[in-house]
Amino acid sequence: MSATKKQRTQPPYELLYWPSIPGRGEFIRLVFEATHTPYTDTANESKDGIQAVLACKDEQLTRDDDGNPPAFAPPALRIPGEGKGGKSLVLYQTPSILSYLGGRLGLAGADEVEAHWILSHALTALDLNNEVHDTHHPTAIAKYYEDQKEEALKKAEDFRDVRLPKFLGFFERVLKGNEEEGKGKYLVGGKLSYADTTLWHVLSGLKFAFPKELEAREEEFPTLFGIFYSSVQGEKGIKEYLVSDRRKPFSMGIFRHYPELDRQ
Ligand SMILES: N[C@@H](CCC(=O)N[C@@H](CS)C(=O)NCC(=O)O)C(=O)O
Repeated sequence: MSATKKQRTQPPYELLYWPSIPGRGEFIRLVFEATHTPYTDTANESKDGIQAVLACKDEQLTRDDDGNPPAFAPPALRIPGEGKGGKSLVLYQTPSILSYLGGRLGLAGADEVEAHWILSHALTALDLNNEVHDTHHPTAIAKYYEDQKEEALKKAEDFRDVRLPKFLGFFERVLKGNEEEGKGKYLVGGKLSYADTTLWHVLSGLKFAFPKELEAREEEFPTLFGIFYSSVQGEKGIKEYLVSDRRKPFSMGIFRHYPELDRQ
């Protein structure tokens, strides 16, 4: 379907997320990009777009003018016309947004069973995402990395030696178990889902944050890195997105490259 025709048939999706970094907003962008669905990336597209991000998580807010509860933290998604009484709907929490969009954009499997498997795998990939964050912020989210570096070194060592291979091994098994239908390309069934795009982004972030660790481990997980990673990256919408200026580089978000936290 052409972008123009989609524009007429899809509600105007508005992503509310911090500007300039991929962050957790990236999981939402990828489902739009993979399906060529038009969306507004509010804070990246307009100078005062950040105000809408701040407003949805305003700590004085009990509910907004359209009856939505406040968001705890970005990302949030606003969908005009889809809320109660035809007002705007505002959703927050990455997996809740992914599961809402997945059903509407054809990224949530062939039936209800697959939809739940996809949600489970996406949640597991997001758990891995959170554990990556904790390697550089193991004791206090609001404090600087430099103030918790000693703990970060210990946390990162455990992450690299224990947690990372456990997660990667798990996804390798899932891909193998679905090999007949998914051919190593999809976690569930025979078609791309938001679990695939979510896991792909976490793997791409890991390659940025822990390049030596990943390089050393890739051959232990041949389906994950030999087939899955390049296949998702080669999906038409994703491929086009990755060379566009809409894809922001990793910097000081969840995935950070501190050489001392990588394999020595
Ligand atoms: N579990 C939430 C986590 C949201 C979250 O931590 N958002 C970060 C940005 S990626 C944030 O702005 N946090 C501010 C805060 O927690 O106060 C989700 O997946 O949406």
